[in-house]
Amino acid sequence: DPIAPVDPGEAEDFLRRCYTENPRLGPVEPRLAVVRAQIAATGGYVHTTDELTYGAKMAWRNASRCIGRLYWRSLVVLDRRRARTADEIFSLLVAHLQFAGGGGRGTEPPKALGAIRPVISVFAAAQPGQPYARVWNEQLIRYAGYRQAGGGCVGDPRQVGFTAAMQGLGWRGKGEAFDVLPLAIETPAEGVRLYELPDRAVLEVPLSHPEYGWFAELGLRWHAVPAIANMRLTVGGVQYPLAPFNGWYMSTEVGARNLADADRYDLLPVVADRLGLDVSRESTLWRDRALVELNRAVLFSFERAGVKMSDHHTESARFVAHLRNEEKAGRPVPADWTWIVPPMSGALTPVFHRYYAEMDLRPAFYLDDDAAS
Ligand code: HEM
Ligand code: NRG
Repeated sequence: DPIAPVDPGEAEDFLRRCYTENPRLGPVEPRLAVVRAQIAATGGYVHTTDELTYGAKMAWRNASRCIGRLYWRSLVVLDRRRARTADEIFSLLVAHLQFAGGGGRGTEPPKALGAIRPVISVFAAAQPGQPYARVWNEQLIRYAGYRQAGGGCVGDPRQVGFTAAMQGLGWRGKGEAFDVLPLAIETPAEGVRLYELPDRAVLEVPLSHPEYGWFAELGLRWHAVPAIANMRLTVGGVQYPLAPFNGWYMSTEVGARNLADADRYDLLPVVADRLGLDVSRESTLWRDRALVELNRAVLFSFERAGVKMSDHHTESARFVAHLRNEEKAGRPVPADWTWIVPPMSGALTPVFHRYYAEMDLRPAFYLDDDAAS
């Protein structure tokens, strides 16, 4: 989809808000005059690092599906707008993952290992009418999925299409359940190029259970850092098609969705079988019981590995604190109930028992069309 010229009204709206919320940036009027002239002459304008930094934080603050917004002010914004080649982009993505704290075996002080920091790397803005660099992966770290002849799947079924696209470009995975996919980096000058992530960029946690020794034998694991790579950041009318970001995981994302969904790793029947539960009738609640033990294993394992992760009760309480903070600041909090309420034990959390304002505020993150399909 071609990038349209910047809308001067959206630029002005963002800048006024940005400078009002940050008095140290000085008066906005002189800046508006410069930006209006830049847009008139070139169809776009260039953010200062301060504007980009605050714009990214506002985009997180406006992310209505995100329960983790209490810490929006602490987002670390890496200004990577000058990178052009796929090699440059790749090395900065590796640096992002290491800085976020999910990697760095041997390269960071051991204490910092697993102390996940929320980070965003913002690459070049799209120029109106011009092609731009992007990453095809939905996240920087994801596991391959291989469709089997019998109709089954090894690995993450969600990644079957992407994995096949990578194989079409010459990539060969081990064919196991947790093969980290390569990064597919596309630039206008070089087309798409594949890169294997080095071990130092990928921290993973092997899963075990606090009481059931057999759980470790399942050979399950998950990566420490969720780093979304396929959302476009839009700030003041400027589009940043490559702006991967990460925070830490909430345990249910892994234990109640990635490993549990029937169209993902589908592990509830496996766990229920090992637990010896009666799976002949739904009314034994064997699915719910297996779900709880799977989620206990995820939380126990991350904690034991020293990798930051929050449970859904804690993260819900933080979100309620965020609602309170923002109300005090006189700002609305757009939120999507269907995404905010955790996927297990919803009504046990305070976020279930209320309604939210639904609004499309900018700056924002938007999901672009799947580059690989
Ligand atoms: C979505 C938690 C940090 C932006 C979500 C979801 C959760 C979550 C549970 C729903 C995901 C799903 O159901 O698949 C957290 C936690 C964080 C965090 C615990 C810890 C700090 C961030 C950061 C950003 C961000 C740093 C951006 C700067 C978003 C966006 C979505 C989202 C845009 C919607 C994704 C989509 O539409 O697919 N977050 N988040 N989050 N989060 Fe956060
Ligand atoms: N459910 C996805 C990740 C979505 C975003 N979640 C976060 N974001 N925690 C998964 O991989 O399970 N974040 O930036 O921390």
